[in-house]
This record gives sequence, structure tokens and C-alpha cells, in this order.
Amino acid sequence: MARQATVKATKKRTTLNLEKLEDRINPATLIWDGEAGTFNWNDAKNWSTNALPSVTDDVVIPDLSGTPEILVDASTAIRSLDSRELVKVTAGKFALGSWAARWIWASVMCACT
Ligand SMILES: [Ca+2]
Repeated sequence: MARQATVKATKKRTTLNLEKLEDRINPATLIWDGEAGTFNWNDAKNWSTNALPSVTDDVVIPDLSGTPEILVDASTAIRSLDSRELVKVTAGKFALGSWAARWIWASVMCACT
């Protein structure tokens, strides 16, 4: 007589453990597109997102035609800066955010009085 295998279904209960993940803010890269036709940092249209850079943003200003100065006339804080043009701060504070990866690759001049 052939031996018959018996398959017995068993119900196993598994407990799922959920772990709360840390909150994350994804930094964005904002690129100067000069759409406003000015060289004013605080003119939102000059940025690729048409919004001013914020403390979580990496900012890129490419090599522009001629040698324009990008004027910063109000306080701003960004995550990092990579600029091929002079960034001239005429008023307010120009700060890099409190992120670990902050860095700057640019010429920044303070023309504050
Ligand atoms: Ca734009």
C-alpha cells in the first residue's frame, strides 16, 4: 500500500511591526535661468522653479553671457551654492543652511555698508 502524504494546512499568525521613519526633506536644485531679465537674486522668475531658493535648496548659477553680478539685496539662506558668476550681497545676510552637506563653490562679495 502506497504511503499517502498528508498535507495539513496550518494557520500561522504573523505579527507585523511597523517602524516610524524619520521625516525627510528632499533638497531641490534650483538653477538660474534669468527669465526675469534682471540679475536680481530675489526676482523669483530668474530661477528654474520660479520660486526663490530656500534653506533646503542647492543653487546653481551657470556661466552666463558676459560677466554679470548676481545681486542679493535681502537676507537669504540656501543649502549650497555653485556659481560661475559673482554673487554680490548688497543687503541682508547670505547664509548657508545648517545641513551637514553645505558647501559653496562661488565668488561671493559683500558690498554691504
Ligand atoms: Ca524661471
